[in-house]
Amino acid sequence: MYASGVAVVLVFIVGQVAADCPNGFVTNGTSCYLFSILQASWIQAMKICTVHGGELATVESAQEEEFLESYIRSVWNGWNQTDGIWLGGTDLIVENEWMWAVSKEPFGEFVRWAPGEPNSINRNGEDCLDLLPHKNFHWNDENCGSLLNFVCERSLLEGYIPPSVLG
Ligand SMILES: [Ca+2]
Ligand SMILES: [Ca+2]
Repeated sequence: MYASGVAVVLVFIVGQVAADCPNGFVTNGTSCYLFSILQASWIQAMKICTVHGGELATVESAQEEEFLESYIRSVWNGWNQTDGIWLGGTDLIVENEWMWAVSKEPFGEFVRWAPGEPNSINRNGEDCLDLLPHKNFHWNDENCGSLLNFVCERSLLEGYIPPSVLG
């Protein structure tokens, strides 16, 4: 009896950790992430993330950045290609004032610009944030109309009861 009780507890814990995010998302802390193999403009990507209950990913700590890097490496065989990956930052409202679009919070202490970035080098401006796998996952400002892969982030599902508990 004792042994089976332990087994039930273990199943409960594993079920909670593995299934707090919707299908296709992976868990890190209190967030769920979805890497999209679609390529879209920054605005389109944000809309697609909204459909999934989230937003383009916000990267607020070194821990979150390290998670994203290892996650992208694990799901995307082409991670060393030269295209960027959209994140949820922008300076569309005021040039050079970077913020996370949905929260309107300015970038915090953690930033990870690639050397020389942001450089707004495109003739149409570069007002949207992307991650550069080929530059050691540092950040770049990119023309918002570029078609890139992207990562969505959303909060955990609330009120989820693992199926193993329901039996
Ligand atoms: Ca985040
Ligand atoms: Ca740039």
